[in-house]
Amino acid sequence: MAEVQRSEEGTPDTATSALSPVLPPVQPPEESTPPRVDAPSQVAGGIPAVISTMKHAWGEMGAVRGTRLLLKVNQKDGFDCPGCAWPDPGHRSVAEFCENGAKAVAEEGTTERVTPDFFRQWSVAALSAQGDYWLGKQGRLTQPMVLREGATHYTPIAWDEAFALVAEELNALDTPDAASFYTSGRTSNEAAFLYQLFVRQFGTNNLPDCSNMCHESSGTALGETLGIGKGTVTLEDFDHAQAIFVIGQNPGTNHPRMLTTLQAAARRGCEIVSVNPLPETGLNRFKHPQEVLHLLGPGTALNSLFLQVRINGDVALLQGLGKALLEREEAQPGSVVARGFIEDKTLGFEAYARNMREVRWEDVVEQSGVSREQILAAADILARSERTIFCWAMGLTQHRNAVANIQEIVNLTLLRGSVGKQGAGVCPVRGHSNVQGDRTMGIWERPRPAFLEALGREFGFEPPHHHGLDVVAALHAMNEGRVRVFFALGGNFLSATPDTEFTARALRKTRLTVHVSTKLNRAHLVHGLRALILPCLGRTERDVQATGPQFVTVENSMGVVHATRGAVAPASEHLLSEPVIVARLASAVLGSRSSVPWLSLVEDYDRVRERIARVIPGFEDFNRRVREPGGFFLPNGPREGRFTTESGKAHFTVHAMPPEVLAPGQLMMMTLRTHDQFNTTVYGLDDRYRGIRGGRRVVMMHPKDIQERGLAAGQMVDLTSHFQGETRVARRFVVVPYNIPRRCAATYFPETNVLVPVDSFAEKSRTPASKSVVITVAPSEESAALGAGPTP
Ligand SMILES: Nc1nc2c(c(=O)[nH]1)N[C@H]1C(S)=C(S)[C@@H](COP(=O)(O)OP(=O)(O)OC[C@H]3O[C@@H](n4cnc5c(=O)[nH]c(N)nc54)[C@H](O)[C@@H]3O)O[C@H]1N2
Ligand SMILES: Nc1nc2c(c(=O)[nH]1)N[C@H]1C(S)=C(S)[C@@H](COP(=O)(O)OP(=O)(O)OC[C@H]3O[C@@H](n4cnc5c(=O)[nH]c(N)nc54)[C@H](O)[C@@H]3O)O[C@H]1N2
Ligand SMILES: [Mo]
Repeated sequence: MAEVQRSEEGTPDTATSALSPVLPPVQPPEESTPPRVDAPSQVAGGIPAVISTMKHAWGEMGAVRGTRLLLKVNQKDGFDCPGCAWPDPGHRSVAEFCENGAKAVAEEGTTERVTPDFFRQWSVAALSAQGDYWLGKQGRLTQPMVLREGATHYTPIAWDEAFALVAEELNALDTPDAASFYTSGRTSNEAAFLYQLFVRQFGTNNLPDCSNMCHESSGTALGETLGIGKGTVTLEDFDHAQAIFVIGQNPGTNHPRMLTTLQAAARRGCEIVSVNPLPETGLNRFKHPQEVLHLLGPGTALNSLFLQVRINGDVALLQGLGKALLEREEAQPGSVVARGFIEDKTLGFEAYARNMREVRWEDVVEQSGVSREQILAAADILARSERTIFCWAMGLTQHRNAVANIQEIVNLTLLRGSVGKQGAGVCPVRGHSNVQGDRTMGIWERPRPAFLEALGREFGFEPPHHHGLDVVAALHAMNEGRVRVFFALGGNFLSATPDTEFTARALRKTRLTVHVSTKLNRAHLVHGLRALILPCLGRTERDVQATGPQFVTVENSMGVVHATRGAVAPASEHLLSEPVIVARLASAVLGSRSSVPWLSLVEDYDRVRERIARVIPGFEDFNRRVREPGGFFLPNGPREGRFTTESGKAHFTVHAMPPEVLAPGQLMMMTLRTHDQFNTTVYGLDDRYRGIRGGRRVVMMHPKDIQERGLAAGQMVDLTSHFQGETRVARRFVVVPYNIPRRCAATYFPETNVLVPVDSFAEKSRTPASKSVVITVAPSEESAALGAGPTP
């Protein structure tokens, strides 16, 4: 495949269609066979989960290695599950993992290898024609590889030469701000700390991360109102809650171990309310796959109440709840509103109460799609419960008004005085296993002055103070030629970001793209003038440095910092650990400009932790405390009832109900994860709980919306998104009738990221609005041309 000629400015923006014949495709290919569709499951977990666990674990790793690895997951002497960030209980069982954790371990622990020979056989163009599932199945990366200017294939490169190449490009830039350094959330605290130190010594705060696309909205919303950008609850609080709200989250798939927690809560009579456009199986009934007797029974019912909200109807719904609570208070003064707490600890209650009085029930019901009776039923639960926990994830954070969504939750929490006491508080359920820790370590494009000052003092330099680029800003900067080098510590920047074609143009305009990775992914195939793949150790693997075996640390969703130790031999002798990659890179790039003893720090990770302890509050005596079984809690003011805002109080906030944005004929589309993927990593082609198997290119719609458009189940359609007069198209998706509110649609990411406009993002947090995509649906052009009618 011919390489494209590039001018000094890179390829012109407008030339994509003209270029597409020569540039390999950037989106996952179409599927050859349509998926099979059955009724969604009624029960999560159970025997199918056990079977799936074994299939993935033994299939990828073999029975012996597979079992050995699984028995080390989340154990105090083992490794932290590379899946989600749900915390581990104080008392561990022998098998402290879930079906999807097993898939994450199998994905990394696979015995398959991607060798230099593989890259000799496969050109970048040929690899681009393969699906994401296929790419992942090729196995672990084994050696550093380079794609030289104009080359069609990656070829091996020595580590030193690779670092020299990055150094050459970085040091040739006019300004350090012409480089951007991405982080995905699997990176350990130690690697993240060294990485941000290197980036700041290089001279920029350009540290976009996956958090920008994930819980940034939660961090922004909570920071403004409570004074900390993290949740306030601990796992133990779930044992004391009287009500748990699960909003915009699918724990059965994305945090399966949370179901164990919810099951225990339900069994002791805690009421669980779920708010979701979909009746997700995991919130309906659960059979614990590790409770043998339970497997044969009907499972534990989890939900007390299910509110089937319209996509992005949450502000309306949460305001309806606030209104209902205040109406009760008026009828029965002193029954609902936590007067003492509000007077002592908060600001802004009057303005909030005024806003709730002005909100009209008609608008609440119309916008949320939930009846007044159901909202009153949920308000009853809230009013009865003295200790309520609100949990949420991407269903709330990825909308234009995401920050308002979360701040309306905070309002309800403050109204009931349900924070800063046992069994109560807010719980943004984090995604990647160390995404929260990476932020704590300083992976942030807008660092606080106090953090920079401590960093500068410890390492004797003046860190840059001007803010850096987040994900959306980095995409624009690359597209405009302002960023010429893109470096990624983990992740899949091409497929995880919005607007895939825009992202691809951005990456292709750079001089160099570098990915530190464990597995092959599409981001390696859409590259700058030159590209590097730097293969690293995974979480499951033993890490031995000059002073002996090392461990690293992570922070879970509830602010517990603990150790994680690999259990098996590395996938290849050529792999380096992430801390070592960062240290060797920093020393190659900065040379005598840096007085940090980079190489000595990574001979013994205790030395890195000593530095962390001196820079980051809460990590005092880090090396000793992290060796205690289970680790330690980071300080959390609001958890103890101290609000760490500037005023020292928690803040009520006032939000307008979002305007209706759908024109006639349009649908609001959310982009979801299947049960068989981890973000852009596709473990398999099934979404078992939703009854969709063997394919991912589907669009779930209400039967009446299907009928109204003259479409039929199984028909092939094209999806067009609409944003500020621009359109984007994704072709050949199969229509699946589903229990979803009218005028809503659901598809899977990353296949539909091409439809998410780069400039459609949340106010304040700038998180891409990938759950609020306005689309129209029409029969596929090809099938229309062929006259192919709907298939059953
Ligand atoms: N196995 C597995 N585990 C994972 C991941 C994975 O991909 N696979 N990803 C990890 C990461 S990084 C993250 S961030 C988390 C993601 O965890 P989730 O947030 O659970 O993931 P999503 O699939 O995005 O699901 C969003 C849920 O919100 C609902 N929803 C969508 N729009 C709205 C809305 O407007 N209002 C309400 N109330 N609900 C809505 C959807 O129906 C869906 O149930 O999981 C983490 N864990
Ligand atoms: N449309 C849409 N887009 C979304 C979302 C959505 O819901 N809808 N969700 C967003 C969210 S919440 C997130 S967090 C982002 C995720 O964005 P990313 O974190 O960038 O994406 P992942 O798919 O998690 O990254 C997978 C890759 O990480 C590499 N990897 C795995 N383990 C390791 C490791 O230990 N070290 C290193 N160096 N590399 C490793 C592997 O090569 C693998 O291919 O996507 C976002 N994008
Ligand atoms: Mo995430």
